[in-house]
Amino acid sequence: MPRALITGITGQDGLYLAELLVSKGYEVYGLVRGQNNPKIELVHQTVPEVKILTGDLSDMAGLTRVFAEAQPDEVYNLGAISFVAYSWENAALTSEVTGKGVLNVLEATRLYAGSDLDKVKFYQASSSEMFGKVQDVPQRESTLLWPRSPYGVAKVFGHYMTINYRESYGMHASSGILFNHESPRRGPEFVTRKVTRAAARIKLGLQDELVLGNLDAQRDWGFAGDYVEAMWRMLQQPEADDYVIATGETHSIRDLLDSAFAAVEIDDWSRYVRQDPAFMRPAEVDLLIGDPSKAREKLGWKPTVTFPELVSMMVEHDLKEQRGLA
Ligand code: NDP
Ligand code: GDR
Repeated sequence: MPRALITGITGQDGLYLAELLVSKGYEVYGLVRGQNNPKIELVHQTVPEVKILTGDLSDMAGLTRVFAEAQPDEVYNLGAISFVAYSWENAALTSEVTGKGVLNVLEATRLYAGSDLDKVKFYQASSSEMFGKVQDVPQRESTLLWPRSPYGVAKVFGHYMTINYRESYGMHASSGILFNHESPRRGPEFVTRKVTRAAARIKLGLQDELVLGNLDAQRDWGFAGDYVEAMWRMLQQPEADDYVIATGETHSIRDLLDSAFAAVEIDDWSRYVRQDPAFMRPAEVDLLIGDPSKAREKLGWKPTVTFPELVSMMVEHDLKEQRGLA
């Protein structure tokens, strides 16, 4: 039975990846921080087969103990402070967890493998936020990185550390440059879920206003369930590498509002939406659109859920949840 260790198991991607790996016959270990993290219950309910180990990305000694216990064949480093807006207010902490945390997990992996580096494969959750200021359209693996937030800068550090461990030690360390991916499990602080939840609540008469920031930003949004499949495929390759994972389509926040409000049969969202500078970012990433052709050719990966299907899936879930049925 192959063994996998997932950091960030309580997050959106951690849950989908755990489900995927369990369905493939893996023994899955999940790293959870905090002495009484309420999301442990969520993991137990969603994927009861997962074995929980406690630890923090910033605690190297704890990670070493976790590796000794999990004895993983594959390590998926998904843990991070992942909310871009928060990273300006907490830049040092974000650097520590989202940046240096990657080095800690890489080093724990290397120490665990000892002289037999082939015994473990490593996946790093890199991000399209690393592209930041628009250089290339669409963005691909060779596009210059120009991050625009402390989160993006920390991800660049983790990305290059992953490449460095591959080149320095010959470690099977791959980096997935994933563009935005969403689902009914997305945190409510991210714009897709904020919008689909508000559309559902406005439809049900539970809310009368939605306050947002920049409506002109464009994102390449896919479905998280598809994207965890790409992570697994990367670790099944004979050679480690870096891959852009994206749909190749982009949509603005206005398009998102059109789709979400259409899904609850409200024609004119502008009656409900107000913009507030509090939700504007000090530096914005204006346009993300990825070129996933390398992943298509080498991993045989392609997205299966379109943008309208994704938004409908999320709105339907939020309608049920708001009615107390989910
Ligand atoms: P989430 O924010 O949903 O999950 C983040 C996870 O990291 C949570 O399980 C959280 O635990 C954990 N975590 C945070 N701080 C620490 C810490 N100090 N020690 C250990 N664990 C910690 O993110 P997603 O699932 O959406 O994303 C997964 C990864 O992929 C992240 O690294 C993210 O940056 C990256 N990414 C995400 C994209 C997306 O569109 N979703 C796109 C590209 C990259 P807790 O529950 O305790 O807070
Ligand atoms: P992002 O996702 O920053 O791309 O990072 P988010 O959904 O937070 O923002 C997307 C775009 O929407 C604009 N926006 C708002 N965003 C939020 N959260 N709240 C608002 O009210 C709002 N109004 C407008 C933002 O300015 C931005 O342009 C996500 C995270 O999952 C990262 O961890 C991941 O690396 C990247 O995607 C790829």
